[in-house]
Amino acid sequence: MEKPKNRVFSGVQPTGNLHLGNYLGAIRNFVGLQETHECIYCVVDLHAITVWQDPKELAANTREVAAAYIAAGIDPDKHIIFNQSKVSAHAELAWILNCVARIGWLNRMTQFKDKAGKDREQASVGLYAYPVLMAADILAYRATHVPVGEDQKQHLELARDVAQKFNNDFNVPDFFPQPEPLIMGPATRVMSLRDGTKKMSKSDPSDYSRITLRDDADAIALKIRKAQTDPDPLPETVGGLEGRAGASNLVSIYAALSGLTQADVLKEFGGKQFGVFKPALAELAVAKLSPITSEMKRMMESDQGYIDTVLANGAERAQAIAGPVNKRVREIVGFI
Ligand code: AQP
Repeated sequence: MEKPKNRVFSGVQPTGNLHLGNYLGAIRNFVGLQETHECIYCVVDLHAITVWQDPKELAANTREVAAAYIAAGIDPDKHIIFNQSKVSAHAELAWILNCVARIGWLNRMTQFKDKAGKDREQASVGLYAYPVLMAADILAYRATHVPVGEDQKQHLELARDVAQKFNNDFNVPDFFPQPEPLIMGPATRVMSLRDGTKKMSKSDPSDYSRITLRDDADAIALKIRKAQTDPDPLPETVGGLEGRAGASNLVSIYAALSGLTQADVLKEFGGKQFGVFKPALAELAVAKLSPITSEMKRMMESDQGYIDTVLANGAERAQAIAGPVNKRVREIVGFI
């Protein structure tokens, strides 16, 4: 089988509240890889249902993630955008890989522990097996590179272990490549605006904890104004951000949006109060995000047909890659 050299696969869950962390940690990096890689970007709806989703909202959120990909600048003619449930190879390969992965490996996954919380017995089996489905997503395309935020690093390591074990168990050295994580840019872990020690997240109950890709200029400015900080002015050096989680988060966001380093941001704002820095950050965030959010809004309100066409066309092209890989896996495993 042809072995891809530069094939990127990544995904975002359609669980609503798409936020600045998803954009800076993932989607924006997806855009940059288009020049050098063959890219496959998925809306991972099978992953979304590991936690209960309202069916109508799931459909709308699926279109919204696709709209975000397109509005951010992913070209659906040159690269593939599709939703996971349309390509059956993901679920099929996930089952086979469930039989390769070990329970001990999954027991170490910190995201499951965080998401299941104290009531682990009540979490879905799907939430527990989530990282194996993610391994299947990547390996179904024999992808070589996976751009993700920092929080997904452990899952990527598991995907590498699953690939290696499959190759060993069935004596097919090199069949699955070892996918490389691409954790890029200065905002690999954007933190909550309400608590700088917690990741910005779709599921945080407070809407003030995140800037979403639905927020208008006023909402962005309000959320930044209310963001948790401390009474001191900004430090002159990056070292001075130590122990100041809220301040550090806002400086990282400014750096990521402006393309400056944190040190450069502090050269400009060191010694200034948040009363000066926050409005500057809000202005920058609105300038960078509003072209994307307004195009997403336009597509969602008046061009859903286009989004659906992109997803259907992407699924056909994804199937053309994953189908033969899956067929070969079936032969390797011994299914007749
Ligand atoms: N706060 C973040 N900073 C940087 N990157 C982030 N990502 C998520 N949160 C941050 C990256 O976004 C991509 C898609 O994430 P996902 O849809 O799989 O959701 P998630 O990682 O479970 O995190 P969310 O979006 O905050 O959802 P919940 O609330 O359910 O945990 C991934 O590449 C991820 O690294």
